Amino acid sequence: ISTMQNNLSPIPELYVSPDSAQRLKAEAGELVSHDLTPRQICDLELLMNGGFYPLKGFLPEADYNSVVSDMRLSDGKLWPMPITLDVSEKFADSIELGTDIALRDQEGVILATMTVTDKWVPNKQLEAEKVFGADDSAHPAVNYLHNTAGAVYLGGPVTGIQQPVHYDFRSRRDTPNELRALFRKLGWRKVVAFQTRNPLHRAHQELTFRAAREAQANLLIHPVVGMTKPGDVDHFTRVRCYEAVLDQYPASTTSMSLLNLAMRMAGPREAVWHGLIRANHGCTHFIVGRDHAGPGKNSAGKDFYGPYDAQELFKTYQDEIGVEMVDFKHMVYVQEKAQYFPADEVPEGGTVLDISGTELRRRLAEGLEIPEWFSFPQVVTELRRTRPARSKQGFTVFFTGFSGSGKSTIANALMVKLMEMGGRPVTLLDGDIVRKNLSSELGFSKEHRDLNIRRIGYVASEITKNGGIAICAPIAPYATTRRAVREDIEQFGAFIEVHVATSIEECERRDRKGLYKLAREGKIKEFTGISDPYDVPANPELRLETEATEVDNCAHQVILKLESMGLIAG
Ligand code: PPS
Repeated sequence: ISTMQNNLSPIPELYVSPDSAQRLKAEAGELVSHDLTPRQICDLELLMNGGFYPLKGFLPEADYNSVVSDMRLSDGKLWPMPITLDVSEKFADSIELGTDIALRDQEGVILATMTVTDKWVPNKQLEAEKVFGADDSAHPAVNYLHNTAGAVYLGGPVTGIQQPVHYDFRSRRDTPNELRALFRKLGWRKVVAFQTRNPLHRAHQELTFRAAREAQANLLIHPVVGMTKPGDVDHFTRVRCYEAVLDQYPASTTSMSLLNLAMRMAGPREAVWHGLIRANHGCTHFIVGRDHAGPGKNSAGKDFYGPYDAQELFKTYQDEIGVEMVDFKHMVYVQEKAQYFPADEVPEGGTVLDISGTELRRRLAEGLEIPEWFSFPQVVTELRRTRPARSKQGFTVFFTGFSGSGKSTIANALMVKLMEMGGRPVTLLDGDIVRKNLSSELGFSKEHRDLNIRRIGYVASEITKNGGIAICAPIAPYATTRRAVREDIEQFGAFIEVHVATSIEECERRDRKGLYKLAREGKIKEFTGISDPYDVPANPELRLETEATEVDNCAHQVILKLESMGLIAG
């Protein structure tokens, strides 16, 4: 049993007083302003409310360098995660060092000002290697770094004007000082925090309850509702699930608060970061499990981090973090006892039942039974409501390939076959249709093609979200853009990338629209495959070799693929 106790005096925040805030806000209207990205809004909230104490703003260059290389600020304090304000080169060029800028949310509300003391072009490759362990874009934060984050970082102290506004679950959101005050009021001297980005089932309830009991502490369920791993269950659903589970704990031992953190899935470094954040929120203990904040597999199919790397790193820095690590016990259900046990304490001869995350997703996807010993009925109901069986969900089929490869013809055939089956509305977003109705002002530069594809992705994601089928058939020559669209859509349903792999020679030979001839003559510039690049999809869900196959058969191959993925009932 640990003797650790919390110090609940208030933690410094970066906000000015309410009176000054009004004045500052009026003055800030005159400043050059930066529109924060969703991730930057999360970071700013925790900077301002003390969740990222001792940071005083977005990291200046010297702090950034030492955080990246040594997990420390330049004054030596432990800090594992670069909290940076990334902007475009163009915006950075317009800012002189020493000036103040206004930081606005996505509606244009000024949340803070920042004095820009530093401006630099980061070495993103080094940041990826040091912070995330590898410069591999299969890691969501590395992908973000290279493909979403701006090229230049601005650093400097932040003056907080107001908190970002949240309209959902308002009573469940607390600043570090609000939690500290709550713990003070309740007399909670020891608090175990449980970080999660997943719904809680019985095993989690058991392990968190045990962890708190063993530390003789109270329990704070502290789920992340900012940004988690792409593809996670949305936070609205999760919070409704957590609320159902909360009733299962003995009265007044447990509390829940939502944390508007943007996770990076950085495993060991992330665990240390999570610990520091919980210390700032007045907690004394923190549960770290197997593969904490793990990003999944790298591009070679291996885990980015070892299963216990996070626990080891946390233990090394535990004293400096100021929070004691509690081991996450893998809990399993023992049938004869009708009870959960830690996997290493199962009574002899007991029949162990367990359902893995993958198996749970499969059962939800296929509408199969989820037993009561595994989860709480209200949790299962919530999950089923947002994740109907796959055969009832929306999805997107995204054809990509050269001009004249046969995308449109196959897409049309597929649409008709799906309409024959019925059940869900089908929309075809063919390259030419989109260029006429959505993108008529765009040409074929990289920038314009990307815009065009992002628009298609946006419409397809809305269709998918609302339970329809979107069929897209643009050239979509850039792999990173296709991946961005995939991420937009996979939040709501399946994304099936179909590479129509007709060779450029064959497309040119067919030259159905006469465009290849013009491209060869230089009369059409930037023509894909002739004078413009095409990134061949590395891992499409399906590759169609059209040269010896009829259109009908190609469309049928897609149907078979959809069936095998459970998207259409067999
Ligand atoms: S992209 O790259 O995905 O935005 O292109 P997309 O919207 O699919 O548009 C491709 C169609 O536009 C015609 N076209 C060109 N294609 C490629 N490069 C250049 N420079 C170009 N100029 C015009 C061409 O007919 C494509 O039609 P499809 O249906 O693919 O044959």
